[in-house]
Parts: sequence; structure tokens; C-alpha cells
Amino acid sequence: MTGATARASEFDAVVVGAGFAGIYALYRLRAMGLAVQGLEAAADIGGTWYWNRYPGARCDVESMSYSYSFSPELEREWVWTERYATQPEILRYLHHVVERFALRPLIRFHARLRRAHWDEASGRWRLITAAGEQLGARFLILGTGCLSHPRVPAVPALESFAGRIYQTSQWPDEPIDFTAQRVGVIGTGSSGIQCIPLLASQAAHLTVFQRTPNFSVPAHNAPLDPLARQALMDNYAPFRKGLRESFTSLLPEETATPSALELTPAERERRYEAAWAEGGIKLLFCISDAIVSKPANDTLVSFVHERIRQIVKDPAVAERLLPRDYPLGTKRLCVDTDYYATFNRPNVTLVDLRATPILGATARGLLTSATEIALDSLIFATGFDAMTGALLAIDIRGRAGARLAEEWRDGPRTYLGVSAARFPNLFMITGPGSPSVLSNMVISIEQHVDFIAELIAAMAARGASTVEAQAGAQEAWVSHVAAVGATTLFPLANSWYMGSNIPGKPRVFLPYVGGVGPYRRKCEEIAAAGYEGFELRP
Ligand code: NA7
Repeated sequence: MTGATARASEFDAVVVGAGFAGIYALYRLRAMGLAVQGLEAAADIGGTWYWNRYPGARCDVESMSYSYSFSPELEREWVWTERYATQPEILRYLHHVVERFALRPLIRFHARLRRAHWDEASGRWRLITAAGEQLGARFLILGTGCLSHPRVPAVPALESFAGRIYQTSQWPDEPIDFTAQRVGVIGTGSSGIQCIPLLASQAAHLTVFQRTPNFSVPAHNAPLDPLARQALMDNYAPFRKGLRESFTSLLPEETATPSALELTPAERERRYEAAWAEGGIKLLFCISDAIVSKPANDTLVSFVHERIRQIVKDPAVAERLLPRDYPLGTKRLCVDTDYYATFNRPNVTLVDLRATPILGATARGLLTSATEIALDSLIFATGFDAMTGALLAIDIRGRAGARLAEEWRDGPRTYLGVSAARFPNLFMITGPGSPSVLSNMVISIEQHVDFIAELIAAMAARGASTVEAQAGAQEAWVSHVAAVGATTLFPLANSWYMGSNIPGKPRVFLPYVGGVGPYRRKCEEIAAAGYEGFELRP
């Protein structure tokens, strides 16, 4: 490298990703005095909230819970406007954080990490980006996101389609006007369910291509009440503490929720009705056994079926929208605004792909086994290779050339979802085997980054140069994650939690469902015991 274009290439730590995880990791590691470099594939910061800018994109965790807690000043000065923040508002928040803490100069954009090989001789990671830039670092910290590796199914002859093609997870930066267009959406997960009502209100006609119906609950979104918001902002610390220590970290914990089966049908109905009226994911947590007891879950399923039948006027359409073959909550429960009611609009058609599958694209649109459907625009809302996709997209090799993709061939193997045996000084933020996608991501991200930072500090204190999971501790953790998962209903669904949305991906329950608070305590105990299960080498 020469003169003006020379950029430093050797660092104490490289942080990959500039979403919530990477941003906080940069902040925390820089504060420890480390020379730290961020790498971000996108043109700007934001991670999930950079890419997923489709109409209607919102967080399904309430805005007062979905923000950083590491800086009381930041907490005081940022004022959320709605119960559920929109993608633009969350992105503005992240920009504010990055500017406020002067983190931007630490981040290299358009820098997708392609290769990370551990060099035993120097005790450093050797990194290469897609553009061929080379870097070296003692620590490699992957904040690459749990839902960041998009998946678009192969539609035969898609290249022959003469209209426009969009993907919710790679949405263009400029507004798109669908007025007077015939629009098709493939996919009815959270992304589809959020954008469908808005597209329907704009397009001349919207065709929804549904393979599996999803359970969705009303958001009842609204502007935040200024007084209630201020009261909460004045008491952020205990509120945050409560969330961190709770089982889900998503909602303030109720002291004692009853088993659905202990309630009379009338009591259940009242409870479910109240949760539905309150809106959001409360419905899943208003009983104690929704996710562990099939008979209990069945009562929720019947309740939501009834609601869908009440909202959707055409009984045949309503029947097609009823999820029947998996328990509620075992595919991510969606939170919507007017999703089911959208199917009452005269300009919306629901195509059931189980009955009439897509055969392929034509110049005019999509051909199903029943008919050709003419479209001007086709939108894929088809999800992600969750939790492992972004990690395995990097060619990661650890000690003696051990390949992460090979080690994880039958499913991810981590210790606490943060470290992997044979991959020294490599840390995953909210990796597989941690609560991650079953939790409030910001809370889990802060916990992992703090854990990693404290571990790095402990290494310095002990004079250790490398740290990694011990193989035995890792195996025990992998078994524990699987055993806890097996006590739930999650394995009954074909979901991205199980890896089953990706052809050929091993069917393994990916997150840790033992509870956010209990997981945090476990991590604290491990740290207090001198990082039990980690191998620190001089
Ligand atoms: P999801 O939840 O994985 O949803 C993807 C949707 O796309 C789902 O309805 C899929 O049906 C459908 N899909 C996928 N492949 C196909 C094909 N080949 N044909 C038809 N339909 C298909 O992704 P989202 O982006 O909506 O949400 C992901 C998470 O991001 C969400 O949970 C939030 O946490 C944020 P399937 O169910 O597989 O039959």
C-alpha cells in the first residue's frame, strides 16, 4: 500500500457487521483501548435495519424495550414515537448512536468478509474481504446477524419474467410506487405479513402466494402516550433489569401465568381476548404452557382460528388462511396491522400454493398449476438462512485448518452460542445455541458483547493469548440446547428455527430456549468460575 490510500491492516480486533451487534462491539472494545476495525458489507450502518426497508417494515418488539441500555445519556435523549418503531425510525436511532459515539470512522463499508483463516504461527486471524482487502486481527468478532443471509427460492424460468423483481430483505433505497400495478408477493412470514396490507392499499391488484399460513396477532400500534413514555424513561434502569432477568426479555414478566388447562373455557377466552385486545406477542405468553403442551397450545390455535374467521368475510378465503399443521408460536408469531382484513379487499387474491403450486415464471407473470397470473412486479418475502447462514458464508478455518462449515455439517456446535472449539479468539454475537432470535435481540447483543469484552479483559489479566471453547464443554452445551429444545413444541414445525426452510440444512433446533434470564445467570456463573469450559492458553 502506498501514500494517501494506505489504510491500517493490522488490528487487535475486527468486528464484522455494523448492525446493533457490531455497533455496540465497536463502542465497547474501543473503550477498552483496543485497536478495532469494523467491516460492513453494506454501504452504510444498520444491519437488518439497513437491508429490510420494505413498506411496513417494523420491529415486532416494542420500541421502549428495543434500544441500547449501555448509556443512560443516550437513553435520556432518544425519544421513541410509536409503540412499534418503523424501520426508518430504528435506522435513524442507529445513525444517532454511531454519530454520537463517533463510531463511523471505525467502519469500512462495502467490505464483505469472505475468508478468515487462523494463523497459528502469529496467533492472529488472516482476513480477506470480497474486494480482496487483507487484514489481520488477534480477535475476530462476528456480529453478522441471525436473519441476514437472504434466501430466494429457485423459480423456473424467472429470467423470462418481463416485470420487476424485488426482495423484502434487499429493498431498494428509493420509494417504489406500485400504483396501478399488478403485484405478486411470495411468502407470508413476518416480512410478507407486514408489507401485504400496504401493497394492497397501493397496487391495482395484489396476489398473495401463500405456501404455509402463519399465525398473526394484531399490533394495535399507536403513537406512544407522552406521559407514560416519560414515566418509563425516568425508570429505565429497573425496567431494563426486569427484562434482562426475565425468561423472554420481550415483555415485562407476569408473576404467575396459569396453565391453559387449569382454566375453564370461559376463563381462557377472557384471558386470550384481553391479550388479543392488548396486541403483540402477549397472546403467546399469557399462559404458562403455550410452547410446551400441545393441548394447551391447541386452545390458542382454536382462539386465533376463530378470530381469523371473524375478520375474513369470505369463508373459503378464511379457511385457506388458517394455520393447521403446527402449533402457534413454533414458527415465529407475526405481529400485524390489518393483515387478515386485507383479504376482504376486492383487489387482493390469495393463492394457496399447496393446492396450486408455482410451476415457473413466464414473460407475463407466474404460472401455477391452475393458471397464469399476470404481474408487473413480483416480490420475494421468502426469508433467510437463519442463524448459521451468514456465518457459514464466510470461509472460516481455525486451528490446523479446521473448517467451520465442516465442523457444523450436522448442525452448529458452539459453547454458549459465543465460541467454538478449535476456533481461537473467534466470538459470535448471538450465535446458534444462545437465546438470540427467541429473545429481545438488543438485550442479548449487549449481554454477549459485555461477556466477550470481559473475557478479553480477563485474558489480559491472566496473560493468555488465546481463548476458545473446550471440546467437552461445547459438546455438553450442544446436548443441553438440544435437550431443552426437545421439551418444547418447536420441533413440530418446519420453521427457520429448525433450519427446515433451507433445502439440505440439518434439522436442528438452532436457538437456546432455556430462558434469557437463566442463560445470563449461567454465563455469569461461568465467568465467575474463571471462564469454566473455555481454554485460555498463554
Ligand atoms: P420467513 O418467516 O422465513 O417467511 C418466509 C415465507 O416465504 C414463508 O411464508 C415461506 O413459506 C415462504 N416461502 C419460502 N420459500 C418459498 C417457496 N419456495 N415458495 C413459496 N413460499 C415460500 O421470513 P420473513 O422474512 O418473513 O421473516 C423472517 C424473520 O425476520 C421474522 O421472523 C422476523 O423475526 C424478522 P413456508 O412457511 O416455508 O412454507
